[in-house]
Amino acid sequence: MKTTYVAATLALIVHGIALSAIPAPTDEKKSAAENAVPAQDSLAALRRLRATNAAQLTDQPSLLLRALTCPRTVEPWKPQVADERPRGEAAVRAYASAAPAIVVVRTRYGHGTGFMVDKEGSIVTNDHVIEWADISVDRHARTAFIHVGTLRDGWMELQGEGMLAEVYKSDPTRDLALLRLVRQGSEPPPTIPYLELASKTAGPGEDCVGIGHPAAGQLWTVRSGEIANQGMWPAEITDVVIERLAASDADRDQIDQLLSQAPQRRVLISTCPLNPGDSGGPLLNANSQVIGVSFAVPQNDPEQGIHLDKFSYHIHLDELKAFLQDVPQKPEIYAPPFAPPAVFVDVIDATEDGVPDSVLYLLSQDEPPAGIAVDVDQDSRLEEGDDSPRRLPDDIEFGYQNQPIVRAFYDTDNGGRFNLVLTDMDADGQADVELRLRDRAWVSGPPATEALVSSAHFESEELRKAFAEFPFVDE
Ligand SMILES: [Ca+2]
Ligand SMILES: [Ca+2]
Ligand SMILES: [Ca+2]
Repeated sequence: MKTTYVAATLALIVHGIALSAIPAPTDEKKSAAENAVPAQDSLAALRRLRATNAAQLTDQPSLLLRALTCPRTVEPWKPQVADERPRGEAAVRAYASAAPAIVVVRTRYGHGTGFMVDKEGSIVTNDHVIEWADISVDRHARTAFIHVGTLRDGWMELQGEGMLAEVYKSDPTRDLALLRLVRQGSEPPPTIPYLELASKTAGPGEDCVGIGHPAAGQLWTVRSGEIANQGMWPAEITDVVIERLAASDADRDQIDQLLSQAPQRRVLISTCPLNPGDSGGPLLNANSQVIGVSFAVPQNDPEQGIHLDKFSYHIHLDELKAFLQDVPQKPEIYAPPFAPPAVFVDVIDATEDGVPDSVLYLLSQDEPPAGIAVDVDQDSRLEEGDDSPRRLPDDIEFGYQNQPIVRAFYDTDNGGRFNLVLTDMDADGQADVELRLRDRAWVSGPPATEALVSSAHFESEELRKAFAEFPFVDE
């Protein structure tokens, strides 16, 4: 039998293809933004920074995993309900009993699937479905729109405009998130059916059913299959390396090795043919109980004779049960980490004074950087070849993230950690939400200074002057 080495020939699809129609909550700022030419110039100048020949493959599994899962396309939200009749006994039963508990989870960057797990309005989905969701200014929680449906004459129908939900808990390692519907005043939560978790997982060869919202298909689409295998993600699935990383042959072994060092989770592999957009949907047993949460499918590469698209990956029931053990009573205050997606890293001297001062994080070597870490006071003695973010001293005073959401991070008092995070949701160079560390707690609100990139964010005159030396700071 011919064995094909498939590294880097398969595309890992963990995201619903991004579908976006949520109006930017910052529309009212448009006139201010339109006048803010310098802010736009700063972003353009940051994006003009380019890698040198010394750029190296990152040695941080977390940055690489982010590169694998970073959403990069946005398509309009065009909901259409499935009209293909479910086949097979298990699928027919599962559709009738489980579909009304399955919801659409929609953010600015796309949609995924979710399912209700209790009568309080709690929804399980993938962490990657809500990772880049908008942060509310008042409660500093990530929010998403939940669309529900009801059965009419045996078919699901989309209901209404969608409801707001907040993220209560998220776990990037397990790729799970728990959201809860926001109550409208004193109104009781809407009555939506919920799914039961199975007492134990299904074994090899057993029937299973997936219901979700494939971007390529329609809402509430049901597919059935069998449990094919189980394993650990991503260590045992390092064959699945994304095409867009454009890694050279020499880099592939290192990528495989890095992924094996990343935190692992238990997964089930089924033959249910899933698609992007099914992320976060339940995998059900023959009794319509949850045995897994769908999160990825490998892509076909017919030129290489590879047809792995008949398999889908699901987070194992045990991981889901462990995740649901402690659920906080309040939404999670989300302080975005500075962790740009990166395949390559490179040290540059942005001020051109002979002292290297910035690390570029790159998805590919000829694209604008996905992120930049800047040693504003140039005291880190960064050296060419010393490219590893892990070895970076902790006195980086400015961080910038370009993908998929524009954010700036400041260590305003040079205290050794970022204490100000500005999010620019519409990428106009003006901050829309500010998170500030006060007395060891993150506090959110409208930004004190709107310009995303400005020396005014630093507290000392010394840092303000040093920052003004950088070519992307237009004071
Ligand atoms: Ca320099
Ligand atoms: Ca420094
Ligand atoms: Ca903005």
